Amino acid sequence: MNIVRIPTTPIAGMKPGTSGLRKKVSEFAQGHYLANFVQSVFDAVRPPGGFAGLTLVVGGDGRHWNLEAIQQVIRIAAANGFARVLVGQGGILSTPAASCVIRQHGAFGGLILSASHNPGGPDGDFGIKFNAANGGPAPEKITDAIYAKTLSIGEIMTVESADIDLGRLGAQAVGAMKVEVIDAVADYVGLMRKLFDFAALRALFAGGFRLSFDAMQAVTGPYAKAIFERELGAPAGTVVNGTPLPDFGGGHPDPNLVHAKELLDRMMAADAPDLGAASDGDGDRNLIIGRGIFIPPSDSLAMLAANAHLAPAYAKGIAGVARSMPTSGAVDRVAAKLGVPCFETPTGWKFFGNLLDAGRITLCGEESAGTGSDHVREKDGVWAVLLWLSILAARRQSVQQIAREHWATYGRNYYTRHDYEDLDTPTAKALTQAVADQLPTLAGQTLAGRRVALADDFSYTDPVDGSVSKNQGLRLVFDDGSRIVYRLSGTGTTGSTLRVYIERYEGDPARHAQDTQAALADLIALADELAQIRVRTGRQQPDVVT
Ligand code: VG1
Ligand code: CO
Repeated sequence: MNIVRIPTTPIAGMKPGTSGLRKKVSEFAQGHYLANFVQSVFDAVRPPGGFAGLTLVVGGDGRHWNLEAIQQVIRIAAANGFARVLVGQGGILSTPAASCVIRQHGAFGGLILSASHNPGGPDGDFGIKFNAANGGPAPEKITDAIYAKTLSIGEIMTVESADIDLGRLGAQAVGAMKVEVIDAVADYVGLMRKLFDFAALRALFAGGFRLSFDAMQAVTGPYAKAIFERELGAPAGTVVNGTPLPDFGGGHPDPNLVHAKELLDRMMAADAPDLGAASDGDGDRNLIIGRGIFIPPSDSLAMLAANAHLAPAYAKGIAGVARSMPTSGAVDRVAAKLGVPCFETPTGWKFFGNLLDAGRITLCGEESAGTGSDHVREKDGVWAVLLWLSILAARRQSVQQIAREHWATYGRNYYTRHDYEDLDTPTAKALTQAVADQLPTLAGQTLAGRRVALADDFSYTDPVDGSVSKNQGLRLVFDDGSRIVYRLSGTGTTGSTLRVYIERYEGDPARHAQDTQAALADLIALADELAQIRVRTGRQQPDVVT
């Protein structure tokens, strides 16, 4: 094998964010950018004995430049001594499927090429992240080590070899390394079959149940078609926008009420299907909409936790739950009733890994439409839809009835997230700094008729390995449990995105049918007043309201 050592110099700004390194395609495609990062990953995670005998999983969400990136990754992996690469056919693996493949094949880890919910195409975003042997995103101590390597790198190791034919299933070789092109959906479908009662779900669809699944022209299309239409017998057309396109058809593959408006409109129409769902660029998110009712992701997590026992995989109950700090406290109430622990972690799936590995939690989720369980170590869009379907099949009720009963039992956590996108970075930083400066004086004050019980910058100590993650979001917690949280996004590629999360608990069932923005109006006004959002940013309203 002809290993080529290419001298290189460090490139600034390669610090992984909430979920891997994300930049414009143009930046990734320039010079040694991708190679520098991939070599730095290998330098950071190389075991004492090297990569001999070890397997690496590689796949992406199919966005523009995916194929070029994969060919580069394979050559660098060969030069760095991996024994084998498993790559999804056509270079495709959804993020949960990649996690599943890493775990099922006993791989050392994987590289996932995705910028997830960010737009794609030549002018869009690209991304890459490393997942470890448990199938989960590298924890902070590894991403920190990777970043350190990007700052001292001097050489890239690669090989001279022809491109792999990513369309052809089976084994090929790059130098001494074996490359196996695998069916991108088979392992994943096999896992879903074990977790859920497919016969019961087939019967649900045979009885006329209607699902509309919007794959947003992103990676989930092939997975959703294989499972919902072929395995479960849902009619053709159940999966819409099901062909993955390198630019997602020009759309923004973020399943929220703005970008998945087509689905929202369909679900609010008179002849709406029974369940509507959408996933994102890399297939790890899920948006759930019932006929005539949007289920906020934080509520969906709580409803899944309360009903998980209705699916075979969770029939024995759940060990515990976790949610990211900005996610509403709805799931906490379910955990309390079930008598299981509930953990509060920083934003990003990497913080759930230790809790899942240690068996302390079974389900977890985020307000950003990510839910998952211990079946893999990523959030999982199709899985969440299968769990919802299992619950609907068992309870024989509508989404609307399940939600109303849930709120009647546990109370309702009114919740919204306001995103101000692409702000000028100094403005965004000054805004959050100004809020941070006020925190020490806010505790004990009465604002919007409530006493501030806690005002801090969230810091997390991992209960499994004791690692500490600071500066994870500014929060004001009131004595009635209401909260206002401010944080800056760690996934964007231009400017800064401010996220403001607002929540209030309502115990009275007579007041569970309010409009969310109206129910939270006083706290929304307070959030603006404290941070001077309109004044500082010049924006009159958020770009996205969820
Ligand atoms: C966002 C979400 C976060 C999620 C992350 C990755 O991060 O808020 O909950 O884990 O995206 O999701 P941020 O830092 O922009 O708020 V995905 O589906 O884009 O990988
Ligand atoms: Co995603």
